[in-house]
Amino acid sequence: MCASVLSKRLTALFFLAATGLPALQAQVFWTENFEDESLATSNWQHDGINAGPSFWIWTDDPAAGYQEPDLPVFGAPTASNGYFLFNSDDNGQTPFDVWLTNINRPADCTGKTGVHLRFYTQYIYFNPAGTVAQIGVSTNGIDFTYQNLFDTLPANLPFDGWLEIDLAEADDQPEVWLQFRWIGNYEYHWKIDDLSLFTVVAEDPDFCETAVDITEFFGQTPGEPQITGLLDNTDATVSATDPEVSCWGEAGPGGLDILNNTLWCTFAGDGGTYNIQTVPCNATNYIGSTAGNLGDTQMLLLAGDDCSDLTPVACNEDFFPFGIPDWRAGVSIQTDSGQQYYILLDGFEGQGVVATGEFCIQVTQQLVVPCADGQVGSFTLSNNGFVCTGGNLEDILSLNAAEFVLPTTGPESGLAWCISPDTIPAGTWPGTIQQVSSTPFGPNVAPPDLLNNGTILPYGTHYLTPVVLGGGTRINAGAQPFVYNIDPGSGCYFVGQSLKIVLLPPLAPLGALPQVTNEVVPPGNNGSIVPAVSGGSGQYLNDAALYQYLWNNGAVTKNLTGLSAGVYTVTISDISGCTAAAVLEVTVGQTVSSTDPALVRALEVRPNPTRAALQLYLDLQSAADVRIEVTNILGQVLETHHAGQVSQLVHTFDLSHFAEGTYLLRVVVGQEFALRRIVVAR
Ligand SMILES: [Ca+2]
Ligand SMILES: [Ca+2]
Ligand SMILES: [Ca+2]
Ligand SMILES: [Ca+2]
Repeated sequence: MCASVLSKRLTALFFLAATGLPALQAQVFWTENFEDESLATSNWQHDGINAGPSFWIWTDDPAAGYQEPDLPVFGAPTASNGYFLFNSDDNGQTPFDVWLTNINRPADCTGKTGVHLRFYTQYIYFNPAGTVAQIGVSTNGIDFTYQNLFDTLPANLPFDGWLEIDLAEADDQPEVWLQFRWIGNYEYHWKIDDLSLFTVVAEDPDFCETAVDITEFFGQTPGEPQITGLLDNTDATVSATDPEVSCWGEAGPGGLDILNNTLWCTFAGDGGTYNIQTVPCNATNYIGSTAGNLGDTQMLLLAGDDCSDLTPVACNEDFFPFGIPDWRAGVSIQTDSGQQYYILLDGFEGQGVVATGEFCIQVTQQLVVPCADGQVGSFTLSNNGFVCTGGNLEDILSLNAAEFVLPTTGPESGLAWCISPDTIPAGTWPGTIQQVSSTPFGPNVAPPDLLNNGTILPYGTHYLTPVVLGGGTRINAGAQPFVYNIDPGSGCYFVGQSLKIVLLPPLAPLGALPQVTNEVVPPGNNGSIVPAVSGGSGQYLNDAALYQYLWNNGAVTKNLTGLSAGVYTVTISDISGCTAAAVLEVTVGQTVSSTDPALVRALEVRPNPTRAALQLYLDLQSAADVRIEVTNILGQVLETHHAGQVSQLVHTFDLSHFAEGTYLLRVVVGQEFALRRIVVAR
């Protein structure tokens, strides 16, 4: 045995990996995985020249054959349901020439050109002298043409991987036999499994049968978008083999969609979860730009081994429900490992005009988030939840995206924003609430993009609630995943806080009529202003508390009281900010009371009106300290005469230097005063 040599060299395992041809696509038409022992051993026969005891055997033990601790277990995908093995190690030190052939199961290659064989194999040999492993092909079951395998593989190094062989002899042959032939000597073993015959055709995205293989864009680092080369549907056609589609709603509810210019891609699933969408990439003629439906693709994802047997698994018309930034299609899908998928892409037809042009496909592997890990975060609303006409709800909403954890469990998952007439209790599925509406569930943590124009949602007061979903299903497969179209079923959901929003209609301008009470003197400082305001959100919602006031004296109350005569200005604003503020100027006048202090027996001023001189006569019941002031209408003292302790007084003022107008004569008697209005007129 040469185990020690093998152990040392196993660290240098190498694989002759089959390289994919980017512009070519494989179409498998014949497979063999040896899953049924009796069928496998009757269809496949062995023979040859061998003095030793070994022969090609069927086994379902991947570890069968030569044993060595560092030798990998046979890696064929279906090794454990059966495969063929020739164990040269058990054969002893004797030369052999042995073969295995599908004697009773020839392959039909009629109409096939460019036939290739692909199979999984593990091969390791020791004695290089004369050892050769071959694949033979025959079209009569007798004469075989052989190709050598593993020609560059050194001794003692195992090969474990796929091989692809060009079988030109098999093209268009009704019966094709294969032969695995090993001419060798002691030791180790050869295993074969998972055979397929396929033709290689040039890719043409116009047809499912020649769909562009984009498998290379899958399996990349989660979160890092992978972008294919440009596709262009301008000259694409519709084929008789294109499937019927009814999930885009292109022809109205329930109608068949309009296939206009179908394109096809294909990929092999690997068990990962992916977001797949069309993107502008470096397109110079981005699809739909001319038609005015920017980026308006449509996508249907199907699963199946070939184009004649496809089952829809995901469908989308518009990845962004409101077309911002464009009307691209996109789906998220958890793939099954080993499953082949096809993507049908079409252009949207609106009013007879079809979206045509270039685009790329973006493939982003998603992190897998189990349902139970879902979390709905919090959000805040600015502007007291008011949204002006023409404004967007997203403009007043703030959230911390890191607080939201969106499950990726399908078929429906993600975040939706619900709008309802009242708050939504935690634990209640919002889809069951009367009059609820929502954004579609989607994979992005972002504020709801909702234009307030009275058509998408009615004006008025609503409650906004985020809901996180995992594992939901659509009730009506043809409609968008709005909350009322989702059955949360055995999935899970998380209902966030409900906050009030007010979608305001166009508002009447603010207006105000003041009710003014003049200052009465004496005692004075008792005027008031009571504004009556209309318009704005206060009128729409019948709530006067929505008006805000700022007076020029700094007051922020609605009413001003305790005022002296003067001019007051108030700026009245709407709390929503959705209509312009109004500025109101109010004059508070002064009314002079006729009541004199009890001590005054008589008080006269003459002449009144006067051109210049003014004579005052005062008669008191008893002597008191008397002071006389002439003030303007705002109470500013212009002239003062202090008469001292008197019981009678005659005093003449010269008002010739006063401007024409109204003035007040204020006669202070002890602690009280009497007032007279005087007018200077010329
Ligand atoms: Ca197998
Ligand atoms: Ca087509
Ligand atoms: Ca679309
Ligand atoms: Ca279409």
